[in-house]
Amino acid sequence: MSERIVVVGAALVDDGRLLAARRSAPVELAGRWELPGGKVEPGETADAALVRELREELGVDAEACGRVPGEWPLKSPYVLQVWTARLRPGSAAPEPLEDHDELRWLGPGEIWDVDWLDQDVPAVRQTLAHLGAAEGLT
Ligand code: DCM
Repeated sequence: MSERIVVVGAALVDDGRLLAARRSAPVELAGRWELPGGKVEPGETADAALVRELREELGVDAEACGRVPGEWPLKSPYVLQVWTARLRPGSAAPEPLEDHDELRWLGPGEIWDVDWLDQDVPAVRQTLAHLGAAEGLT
């Protein structure tokens, strides 16, 4: 099966902290933490999908800043890509509107305090390597 569908995850950083979201569904993922995001729709760019998903899931006005190098396999046919993102001025604070039941802003030294989804662990590690020092996360 060669068809692949990109899932974009947001490394949403604000004031030196990274946002983690706890999934409420489906049951096999519930209670685990992820970089919020979702599937890129046909004809949609990855960064547009990221902005849309963050609006739908968290009620925020965000902008995608750049892609974190790499790609991580999810359950076929999905692959996870990560983009860094930030809140635009005037954005509401994130709220868990759908898919999540809790949010946490993780500061330096707190990144590994939550039980990330297995597949998000390498993506978070790469995200920290990519922007950790610049954003004050490491
Ligand atoms: N997913 C993931 N890690 C993320 C975001 C999503 O493993 N950071 C997975 C969960 C779902 C699929 O991607 O199986 C699609 O996500 P969603 O249900 O949020 O659209």
